Amino acid sequence: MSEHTSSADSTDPETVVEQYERQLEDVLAEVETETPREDEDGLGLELAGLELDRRDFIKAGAVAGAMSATAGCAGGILDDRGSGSPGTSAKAGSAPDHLVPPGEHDEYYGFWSGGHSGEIRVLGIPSMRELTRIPVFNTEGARGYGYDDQTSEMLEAAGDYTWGDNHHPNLSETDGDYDGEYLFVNDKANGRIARVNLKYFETDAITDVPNVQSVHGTTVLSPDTKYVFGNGEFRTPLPNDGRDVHDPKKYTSLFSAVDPDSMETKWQVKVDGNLDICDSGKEGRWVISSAYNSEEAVGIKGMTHDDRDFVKAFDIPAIEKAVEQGTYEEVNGIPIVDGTKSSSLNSGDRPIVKYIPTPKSPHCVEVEPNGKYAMIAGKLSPTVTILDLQKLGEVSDPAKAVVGRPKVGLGPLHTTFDGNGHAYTSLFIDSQVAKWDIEKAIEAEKGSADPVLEKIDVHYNPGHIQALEAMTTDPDGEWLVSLNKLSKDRFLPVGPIHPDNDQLIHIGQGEKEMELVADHPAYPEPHDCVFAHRDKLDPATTWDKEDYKGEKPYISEKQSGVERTGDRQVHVKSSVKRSEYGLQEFTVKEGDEVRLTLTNIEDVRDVIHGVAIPEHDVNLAIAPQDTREVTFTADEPGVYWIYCTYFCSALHLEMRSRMIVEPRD
Ligand code: RUQ
Ligand code: CUA
Repeated sequence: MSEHTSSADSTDPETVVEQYERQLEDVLAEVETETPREDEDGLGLELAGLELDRRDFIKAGAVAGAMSATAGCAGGILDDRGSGSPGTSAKAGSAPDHLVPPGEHDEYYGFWSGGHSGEIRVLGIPSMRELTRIPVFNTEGARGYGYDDQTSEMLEAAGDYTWGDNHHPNLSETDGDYDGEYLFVNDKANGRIARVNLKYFETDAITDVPNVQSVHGTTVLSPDTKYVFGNGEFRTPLPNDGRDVHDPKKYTSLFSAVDPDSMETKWQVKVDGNLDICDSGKEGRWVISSAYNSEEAVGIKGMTHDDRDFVKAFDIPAIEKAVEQGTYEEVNGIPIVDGTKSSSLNSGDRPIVKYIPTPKSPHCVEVEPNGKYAMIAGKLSPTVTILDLQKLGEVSDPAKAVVGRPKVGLGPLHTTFDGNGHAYTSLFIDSQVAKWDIEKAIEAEKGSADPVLEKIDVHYNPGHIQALEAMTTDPDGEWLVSLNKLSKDRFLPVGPIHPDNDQLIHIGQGEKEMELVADHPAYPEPHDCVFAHRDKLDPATTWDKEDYKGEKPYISEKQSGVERTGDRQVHVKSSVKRSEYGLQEFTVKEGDEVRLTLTNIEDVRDVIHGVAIPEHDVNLAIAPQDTREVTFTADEPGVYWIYCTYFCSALHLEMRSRMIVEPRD
């Protein structure tokens, strides 16, 4: 199996990667000769298309070695992928201009998750210009997020972590289309889900989902956002309070349903194996979750021992019924429904969770626009498994709902759609995007490469790919973005932590050949993105004080002043406008707790004022008609200049106030 020609120079980075791939290959070769685990479901190995996967993955290892050795070559056109389809390279072609002229607007919003930067980034499509960033799980100076009382209290109540790892942005839907109200995003690192209000482009709620350590896959229930779902990726004891720590067999993964309005966790479902990525069907019944490493191993040999994993299909109305009937245990106040294979709730004719065998270690699940099929990308298998959601409800053996398994190439991770019957799958190992015909893939024999229409090279190692509005019932086609994990040599070197490379690809309505039109360096590390037509959003250009009435005050010029509210407490209120604070100085005593309330009384768009107090870690950004509050201790006597951080007028530098802290003696 392992007659590799070995090039000896082990200090060359590409060689090191190559050696690693070979090692992996050798391990898999050994695994292949072992007797597979007795199949408890009695499904046997004859599952069409499944038996080829181990062998193909071995081949994938060999190709991966070669790929990683060549992928770093500038503009290297890689051919002979063994896919039976022609590789193509970027060519100057017929794509419309993606550059938006000065002063004109993009047609689409793109919301990028920021990975472990913890933020959401907003880009215009097709220009890929970055419009803004929305801090979510991180603190952020430019917006004063995490510095004012409201946002810092929200972050504190959600666990008081200083960062998060957001992967999957999801837009709220009404009737299967984006309603422009909210964006929901997961925190893989700390098991949280956040909500961003799209009127103000601000995070307005974060929930720390009980009983789970990590939330990875996230989706809203189509068509009307009844729930936001989070996949608990890491298995832990339940509850994770010190019990069963040495008994991994008792660890469990939970699927959580969060109410989008209250952001409370309504119920959870316990499953066998883990949970990775999820997507909702279009009719409010199914949510499909992928899973990997059923062996629950932490070494390569163990985690590739079996020949299959099980995708889980959650039947939402059936789960709701079990909750209504009280068929659950309660842990930390949350109803937990038993969705494991042996659960009595899975034995009747309407099981709450169906377990569908797929080739080993699949990655993403994406439901195509008609809601008929869920695509499960193979990752270690070069195939995509097509699950018929209608059939899934009818058959008693869920394996029978698998209606297709096209062979798309090496390392398939994510699939997206143009709305015209085509699917596009990212190929991590091949560094390509494969376009394939959905109906042809269903007609073709499982494991056939015939449905593949075209492939395009991307640079390099794509994860998620997204086409315009691909997650709605009516995608727009036209542009596709490939979120490539590695950029290697594509940009000026900026030290050893390289940017990612998000590439814009023209696809038309799916009738065109794919054409690569732009590289876009991205700060680590976007995972996924979602696009909405600009007409579907209606962002405010200034604040509306009616929106926070009763929650925070509004300070006019007249109301500016200082009020002693306790022996050691003062409340300082000030209006803010160009180019002066309503209160141009105020005096407090050493050791006072100062509550500072400021309102930007301007109603002109784009005139933002900042409030910074040196040596007190005070930093606010106040947009027109907004009020922000901050509480701090004035613990050192002296004079402190308060200044405006946003360049708001010709007298911006002059815009000051003064805090005098008298010694207490
Ligand atoms: S994952 S590269 Cu967090 Cu979306 Cu697939
Ligand atoms: Cu206000 Cu600068």
